Amino acid sequence: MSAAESLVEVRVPDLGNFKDVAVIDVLVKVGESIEPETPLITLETEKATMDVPSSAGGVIEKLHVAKGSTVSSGDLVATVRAVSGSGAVSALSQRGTPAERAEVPAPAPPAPAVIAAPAVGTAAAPAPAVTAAPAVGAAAAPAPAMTAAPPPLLGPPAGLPPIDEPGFSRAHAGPSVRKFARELGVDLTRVKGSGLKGRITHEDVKAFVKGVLTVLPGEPAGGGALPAVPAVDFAAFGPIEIRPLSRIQRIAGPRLHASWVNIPHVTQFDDADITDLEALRVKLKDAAAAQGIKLTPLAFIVRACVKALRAFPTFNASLDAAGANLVLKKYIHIGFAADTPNGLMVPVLREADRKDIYEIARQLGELSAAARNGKLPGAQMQGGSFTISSLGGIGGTAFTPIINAPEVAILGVSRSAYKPLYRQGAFVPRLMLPLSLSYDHRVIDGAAAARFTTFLAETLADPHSLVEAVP
Ligand code: CAO
Repeated sequence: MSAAESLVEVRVPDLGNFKDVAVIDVLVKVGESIEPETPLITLETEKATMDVPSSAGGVIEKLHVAKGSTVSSGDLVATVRAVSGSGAVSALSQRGTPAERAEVPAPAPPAPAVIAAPAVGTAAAPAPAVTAAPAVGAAAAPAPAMTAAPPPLLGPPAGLPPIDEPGFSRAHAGPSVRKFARELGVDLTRVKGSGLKGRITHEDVKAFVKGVLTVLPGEPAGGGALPAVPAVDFAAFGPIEIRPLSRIQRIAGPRLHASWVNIPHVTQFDDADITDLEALRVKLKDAAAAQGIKLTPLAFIVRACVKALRAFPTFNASLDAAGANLVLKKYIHIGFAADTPNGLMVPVLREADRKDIYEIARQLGELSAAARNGKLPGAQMQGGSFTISSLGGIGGTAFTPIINAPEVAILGVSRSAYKPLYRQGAFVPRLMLPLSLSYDHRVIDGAAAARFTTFLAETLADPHSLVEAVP
């Protein structure tokens, strides 16, 4: 080596709390001439990328890391044959040979501020600046601040799949392209690179997003914006069996999902005192049975709902397609959830307001039997204006039913039970029926919902008004 030449060791700068950081790219080759500050390698943690620049100009003598390896603070990146006086050696690299530098410790470089990458959707909390000096004898590369990858600014565009983190780390792209992709929520593993040796460019990322945003006619707009649940190979954990969803489940599933994601649901709970109602039902049910009618609490609940819907017409309505007007229905067709061997079905009891509890009970029986036998015509599942889901025959204390969109409310009914009620200075046992009313908060306010359930509970508590004849 000539007197004017020196070997400079370029090391990984202080990375703060980061250890075993992935080397996702090696940007130079042995024998290549470089300037001071030439990026040598690209590092990436789960949420941030940074280039490690050379502290010296000269020729790459040796590379000590490879793409795909990992490094920590102070690890040797490259040995650079630096030529002093050529203008290619930076101030930091002019510290002599490693042996010389061992005698004259280098001053610590300015402390890099290592910013913890924020969790997506949360504010970034800056980590304290790390001031550890590099190992004596090592020419530290100027420590660049690790670029925190910001959370996606816009959220992933519709149809963008979630980022495959390991794949993203391996993608052939520079730090600024990675940062750009992070901002847009683009998974780089899906982007084809048009740059040198397939390197992904900004333009490639833009073109990818453009392609995704071009919604084809008939495709749902925005529906794909939901993050996907990761696919799991369950067989890797034990024996499994594959059972296809029933036809009804395949039809009902997307409808339930659409309601769940499109409607802001709130559920209002209340208990109705049905002690007197049950006493009356027990008195009437044998006579009803003699006519082939099973008089369950549900018939009374349907009748009480009819009265409540008359008193509160906004619960018997739908938003129009534009979401600008409420369509108030003058008919009261009540759908009720029926548990069938093939899955959930919702037969509709038409003109419930024109039927007494016996007729309601009779139709409930017929419609649910038809649903269970797979003999319910499609037309008898349409046109509902309000739905009741009764799990009272099974059990439970409360639940949060999903609105049968485009209706605006659904009543969930759970199993009645005796509870101590404090009345006139003493606890008395009363049969209480749990009510769970889910409603569309765009249309119905909480106060209106509480008034509705209060009205319903009061109506159920006074059964005689429920059994009167309906003209
Ligand atoms: N509390 C206590 N007991 C109740 C009750 C309640 N809230 N509701 C019904 N019961 C009793 C009935 O009186 C009947 O008892 P008897 O046989 O001793 O008279 C028993 O429970 C069974 O009733 P049923 O289920 O046969 O009749 P129903 O009128 O209450 O319900 C139907 C009809 C079709 C709604 C019901 O059979 C059903 O399928 N329920 C499930 C609904 C469902 O799946 N909802 C969830 C939808 S979301 O997935």
